[in-house]
Amino acid sequence: PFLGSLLTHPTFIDGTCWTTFIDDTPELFRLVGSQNRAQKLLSYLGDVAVNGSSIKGQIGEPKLKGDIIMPELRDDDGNLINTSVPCTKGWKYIIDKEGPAAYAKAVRENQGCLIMDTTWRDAHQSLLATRVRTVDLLNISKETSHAYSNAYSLECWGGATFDVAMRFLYEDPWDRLRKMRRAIPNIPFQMLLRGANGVAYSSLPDNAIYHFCEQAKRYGVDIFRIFDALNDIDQLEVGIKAVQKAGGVVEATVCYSGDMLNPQKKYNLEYYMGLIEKIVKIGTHIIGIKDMAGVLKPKAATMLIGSIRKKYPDMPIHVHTHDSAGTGVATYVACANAGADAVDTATDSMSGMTSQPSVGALLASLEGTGLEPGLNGHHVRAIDTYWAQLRLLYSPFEAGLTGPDPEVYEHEIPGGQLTNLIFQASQLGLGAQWAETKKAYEQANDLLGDIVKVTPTSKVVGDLAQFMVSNKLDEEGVKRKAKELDFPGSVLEFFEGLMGQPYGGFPEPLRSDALRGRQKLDKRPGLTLEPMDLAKIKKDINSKFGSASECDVASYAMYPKVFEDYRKFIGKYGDLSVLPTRFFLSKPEVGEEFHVELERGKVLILKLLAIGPISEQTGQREVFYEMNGEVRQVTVEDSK
Ligand code: 3PY
Ligand code: ZN
Repeated sequence: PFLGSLLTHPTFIDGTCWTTFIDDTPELFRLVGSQNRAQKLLSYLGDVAVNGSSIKGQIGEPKLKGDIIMPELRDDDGNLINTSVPCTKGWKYIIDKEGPAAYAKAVRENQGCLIMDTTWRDAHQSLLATRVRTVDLLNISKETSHAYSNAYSLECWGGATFDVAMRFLYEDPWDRLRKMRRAIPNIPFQMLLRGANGVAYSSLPDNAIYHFCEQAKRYGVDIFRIFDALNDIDQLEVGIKAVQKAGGVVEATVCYSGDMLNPQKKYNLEYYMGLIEKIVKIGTHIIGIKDMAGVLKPKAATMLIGSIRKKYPDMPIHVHTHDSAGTGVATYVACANAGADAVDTATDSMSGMTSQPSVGALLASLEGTGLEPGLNGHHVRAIDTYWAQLRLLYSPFEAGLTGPDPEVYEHEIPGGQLTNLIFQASQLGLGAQWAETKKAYEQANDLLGDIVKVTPTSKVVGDLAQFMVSNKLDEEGVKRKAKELDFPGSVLEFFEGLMGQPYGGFPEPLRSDALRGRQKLDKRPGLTLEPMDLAKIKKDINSKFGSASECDVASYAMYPKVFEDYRKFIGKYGDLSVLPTRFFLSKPEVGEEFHVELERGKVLILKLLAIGPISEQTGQREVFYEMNGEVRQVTVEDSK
């Protein structure tokens, strides 16, 4: 199978990129040590048949049981568009041929307000616990390449997708990136980078960030939205410089927090304009505004975007919001009118509430204004029929949101975290405590000095809020007992300065009372962290697992334990990314046939035949599958 797949691999056929071949296609080289992928896959299927799925956060089985009906795209004359090949029009070609600055210029000169589609990253991060798998993205990739050919970008990587891929989906995020890139050559790919934290939860040595960005650019990311969770410019600068060095499009981003319209609040127009001046000075192609909680009201958007537009007439502005309060489309219309060049939406059935506003709603709202995003509404809706079905396939990860939450203007919980906290509360049967948690979140934020809240600082506030609820503490109680309390680890890390410096400083005496002699950094952590020995990491991974690419090194640098667990898992079960999602999450009906394409041209036809009785002696069961016409058997520990 190894030689066969190597010889038919497109990179082999066209003879390009030999030097990067191993890095580009590690899946082929991993096959060497894996003579029996099919048997490993059967072990997984057998385990699911006996014990059910062990995917963290899964409640119940997918609501969608049948096959997904694929959409058809038609041109204006009603003729079918050939979507078996990707579209050849798109903004990506400007980046490839003329570079990031030319792309930024073209975006600025474009008449309409462009769209970044977030369906492949933030939308499922904010609605479905980031659980959407590579196979389901690839299955709609060609159609997406046509329907969204005029998109500013497709946000498809970074943020939580990186660790969730390995941690919960047993997938290699780099493999996802390479496959998406091959499938969609025409739309710029965008990722979310947490400044000096990379895609991790706290600061890493600078060389790890540079190395990460180099690989990300090399394997397909075009535009990097770089933010820092405290708007700490020194932390942000690390990410900006790393992306500049890698040759990517820099979208340095300011996180919007609080309420600019309220003069009592900490973060005002002057604060934001000061930050923007700094990022422009460091060097950015595009100015990003990231409203992670969805608290940028339309009037504030008009003021903020209007002021940036006036001061920087040549700079493209890209705005991100969440629709938590239900005001997202109104905010975007205000942004577009004030001179924003691009805004973020999600496909209709993956939009709204904690996700981005709906693409269809925005297209309708901008119709006839001269600011149209230039997408074909029929095509966009056709793609959405796929996502409506996918949402049912991923129903086990729904948080059960039922409507907008205008209280977000008070608690300011970011979209992704809001779903997470609701999900946790409902799992713990703490529905009644949910209101309490939201209030505690507000109080925890006040205690910490009214900080900017987004990964990882939002986790600090969330952890403190849950700590307060479970220990029955109010704000005064925390302050009074701070010298004795056993604070959550993330809170201590924040106080130590490991996430950067908050605007206005740390709250005292709370910081000192909580730290009790632990370090207090007053500069960015990267200045004191030893560089990572990346060559040694590569050697170690190689000796442990038999292969190591630069991408593996980057994964390890971000998440050493998660990476190792992932490699051990695939050592046991093989690469499960090829398994259709329904059978990844639940067992098939007895006698139901399904197909798995192990590699190009190598398809397994599978059927669950029977699950045997439990053995009294061993506690195991035999599971019988038919595989390409032959009966195969696996022995599975019944751990129920
Ligand atoms: C992330 O960092 O994952 C985010 O989505 C922040 O909004
Ligand atoms: Zn977001």
